[in-house]
Amino acid sequence: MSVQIFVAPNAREGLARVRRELGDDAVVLSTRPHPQGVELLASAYGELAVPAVSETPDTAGSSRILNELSRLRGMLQNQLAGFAWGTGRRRDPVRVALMQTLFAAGFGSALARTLAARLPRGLDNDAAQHWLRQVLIRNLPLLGRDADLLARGGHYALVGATGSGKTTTLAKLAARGVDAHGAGEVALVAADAYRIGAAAQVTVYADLLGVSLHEVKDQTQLAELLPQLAAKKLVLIDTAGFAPTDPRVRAGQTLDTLGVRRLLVISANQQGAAIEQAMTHFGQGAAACILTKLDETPQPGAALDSLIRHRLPLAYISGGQRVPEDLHAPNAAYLVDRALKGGQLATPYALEAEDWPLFAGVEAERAERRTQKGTGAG
Ligand SMILES: Nc1nc2c(ncn2[C@@H]2O[C@H](COP(=O)(O)OP(=O)(O)OP(=O)(O)O)[C@@H](O)[C@H]2O)c(=O)[nH]1
Ligand SMILES: [Mg+2]
Repeated sequence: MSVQIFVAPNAREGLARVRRELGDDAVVLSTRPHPQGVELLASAYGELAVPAVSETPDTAGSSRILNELSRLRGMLQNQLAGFAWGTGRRRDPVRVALMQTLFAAGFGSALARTLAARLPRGLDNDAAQHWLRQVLIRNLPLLGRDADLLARGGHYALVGATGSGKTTTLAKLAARGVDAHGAGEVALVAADAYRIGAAAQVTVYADLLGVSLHEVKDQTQLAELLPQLAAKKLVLIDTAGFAPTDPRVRAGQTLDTLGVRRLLVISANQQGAAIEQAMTHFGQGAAACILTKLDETPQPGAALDSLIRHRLPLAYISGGQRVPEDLHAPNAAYLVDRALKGGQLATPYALEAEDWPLFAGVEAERAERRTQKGTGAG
């Protein structure tokens, strides 16, 4: 095992040199102050690992050493992240506070970095937070009143992940359609042939509202049915829920060729990655989005983040199970205020002051990996 000594003006540069000369997996064995900055004792990881397997029978002891070394390496990296965080905060505290606000509220790194980069210079903290609120409100895409789905009528299918609230929302929309156009002008189509009891659920709502109900088993039957409903002002189609990655999701996209506009139903109370998956797999070409379960969503930031990045207009929000009461036109200021307030909640998942440097380190590492991928390096 060859151990090398590196002297650098600071630990960050030292570590960069170690990586440059010994590779990304180099292990830093120790650091100590040096008249010219800092001295690092380091070795290439491979040089440590090979003798441990081939020359030393005591593999348990060797792996203990390797574990210890990698723990030390992790500690050093975290310390460096801490330095970087401290420096960033000293240099640009307002921008860092803005990103903290967004992260705490459940917004993702991509949007947080974009907004932080666009923050006008010279604002104090209050002005920056005010700016952030305004920018979020302005960028949250809402379906305008003139494009009101129910007033215009048409053929709509509610699509989305299992249990997102498609059928309940369909009933709420149908009730409003009846208020606007009369029961004779509204038809419901039960097109969920997968879940037992799915058609029965729609039948109950159709009976309660006094509107006509039609059942189809597949898209061929739907294609045959739709021309018969051409005279209806509003046709609402209930589809089966699938996991976003299920290949059957693609069948939903063919609804477009039948002149059916898709409304993506997303329950806001999911983790950001699940919302993103639903948005990516169901959302392409959808006419609008409906956010449900806001009453069960302490931090709607992730859902708003996804809408802003995908530019999918929000048509309605739902905050409860009651049909038809719990369906509302969205109000951007209300939603943004709720999201930002969500960031102040004390939960076991909220970051404490001492967690931020570690978080910043992880984020910086992710960004570095993304950059390396983008440039084809590494
Ligand atoms: N709290 C709350 N519950 C809701 C909301 N919307 C729907 N639900 C409930 O969520 C559950 C699932 O709703 P459904 O409408 O059956 O969902 P779905 O998307 O049709 O489900 P699948 O057809 O099985 O994919 C039901 O218990 C609804 O009452 C809402 O806005 N808030
Ligand atoms: Mg359903």
